[in-house]
Amino acid sequence: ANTVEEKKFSLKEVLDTFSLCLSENKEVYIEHYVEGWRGLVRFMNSLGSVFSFISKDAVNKIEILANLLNGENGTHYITIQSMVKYELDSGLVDLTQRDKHPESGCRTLLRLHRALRWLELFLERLRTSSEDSKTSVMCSEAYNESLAQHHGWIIRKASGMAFCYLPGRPTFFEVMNVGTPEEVVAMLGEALPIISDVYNITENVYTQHELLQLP
Ligand code: 1PX
Repeated sequence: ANTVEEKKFSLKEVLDTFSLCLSENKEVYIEHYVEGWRGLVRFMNSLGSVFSFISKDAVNKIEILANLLNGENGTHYITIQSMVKYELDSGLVDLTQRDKHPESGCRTLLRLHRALRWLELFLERLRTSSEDSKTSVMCSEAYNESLAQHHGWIIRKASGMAFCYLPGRPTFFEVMNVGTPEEVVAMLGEALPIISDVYNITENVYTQHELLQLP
């Protein structure tokens, strides 16, 4: 049974992973990007099983990218920039409809990239929230401003229902395992600029290559 206590992890460690994503010349390492997402999913799983339909999809996408990185063409998947160049040059991306390459690195990473925007918006709300703020409200506002625009009706409904099961702000802060609420707020203040850097750099790469609407 579940008597052995799992090693407690801190959300700080998870968010720190994203600082490893950026190379000196502002390329984004897929290895650390994927690792960051693994940590986030682990955190989400600790919040309860109502979120498992979300983590299943996230894990699926994380594994697609990890397999590409560890596969025979792995050297092309070191950074997001090199992945985009390689897949486009080799005709490995479906540009208009999901067809020959339904699991390209480019379209798969784009889904996580959109979710990273949700994370940025949600964490910024958490950072500036007051004691009586509702996590479910912060979460759905962040979702509506980001991911929801790419989701169909059923997923939006299911997500909205799942958000209602989020623990309240005090519990949420505790599960993060970072320290006092003040320390959580400070940690978020340090982590957010990094997350937004990673997001913006990726967004620019996708914009330059007109990949933001990949099916
Ligand atoms: C302190 C905060 C830390 C919280 C960490 C939470 C990590 C959240 C991870 C969410 C990852 C979601 C990936 C979704 C990717 C996606 O958009 N997939 C859809 C499209 O994929 P397709 O291959 O069909 O083009 C797919 O249809 C999605 C299905 C599952 C539902 C996704 C709902 C996303 C809600 C995001 C908010 C998460 C709230 C967690 C609360 C902590």
